[in-house]
Amino acid sequence: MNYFGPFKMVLLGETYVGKSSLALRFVKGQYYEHGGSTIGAAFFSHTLQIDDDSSMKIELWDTAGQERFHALAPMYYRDAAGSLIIYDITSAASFHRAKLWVTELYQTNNINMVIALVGNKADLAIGEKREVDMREANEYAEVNGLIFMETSAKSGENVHEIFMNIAKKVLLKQPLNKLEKPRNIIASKKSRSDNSSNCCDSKTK
Ligand SMILES: Nc1nc2c(ncn2[C@@H]2O[C@H](COP(=O)(O)OP(=O)(O)OP(=O)(O)O)[C@@H](O)[C@H]2O)c(=O)[nH]1
Ligand SMILES: [Mg+2]
Repeated sequence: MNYFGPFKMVLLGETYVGKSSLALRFVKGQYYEHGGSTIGAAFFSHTLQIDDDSSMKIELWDTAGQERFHALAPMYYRDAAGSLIIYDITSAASFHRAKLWVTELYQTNNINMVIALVGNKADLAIGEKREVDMREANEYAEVNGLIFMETSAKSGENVHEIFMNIAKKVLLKQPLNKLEKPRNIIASKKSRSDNSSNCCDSKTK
C-alpha cells in the first residue's frame, strides 16, 4: 500500500455556497440543512482511497466566505496543493465571486496548485432556480485550465468524484522524488511482469 501526503487543500467561495457542507459530506458523509456560517476557518483531515494500491491524506481547510474574513484566505491557499473554488448554481453573484477567486489564485506564485471550479447545489437545478449556466461555467473553466464539476452536498452527487479528480491531478504534479515509494513499486512490478511468460498487468504498462 502506498500512502501519499499529507496534501493541503482549501475550499474558497462566497458565503452560503456550501463549502462547509461539501467538507462535511466528503469527510463524514453527513449533511445538515442549517449549519452555521464558518468563523475564520475549519480544519478536516481525511484519507482518500485513490485505488487498490494507494491512498492520499488530505488536510482540508474550509475557509469562511464572509468578506470580513477575506484577508485570512492567503494563509490557507498560499501553499495548498489543491483549491476548490465553490459557487452556488442558483446565485449568479456567487459565480462572479468565484471568478475573482480564480484571478486571485493565479496571482500567487503557487504555479503547481490544482484548481477546481465547483458549482454546488446541483440538486436545485430544476425549474427557475438555476442562475448559472453549466456550459458557460464549463467553458470558463476550460479557458482557465480548471477542473470543473457541478456537485450537491445535499445529495452527495459528484462530491467524492471532485476530490478524486483533484487528488489524481495533484499526484501527477508532484516531483518524482516526492513519490519515491510508488516509483519503486511500479519498477518492481514492471520487472516482475517483464519476467513472466504471460504478460501483462495493465497497471504497470
Ligand atoms: N439544496 C442544497 N443546499 C445546500 C447544499 N450545500 C449547502 N446547502 C445549504 O446552504 C446553506 C449554506 O451552507 P454552508 O455549507 O454553511 O455554506 P458555506 O459556504 O460554508 O458558508 P460560510 O461558512 O458562511 O462561508 C446551508 O443551509 C446548507 O444546508 C446543496 O448541495 N444543496
Ligand atoms: Mg462554512
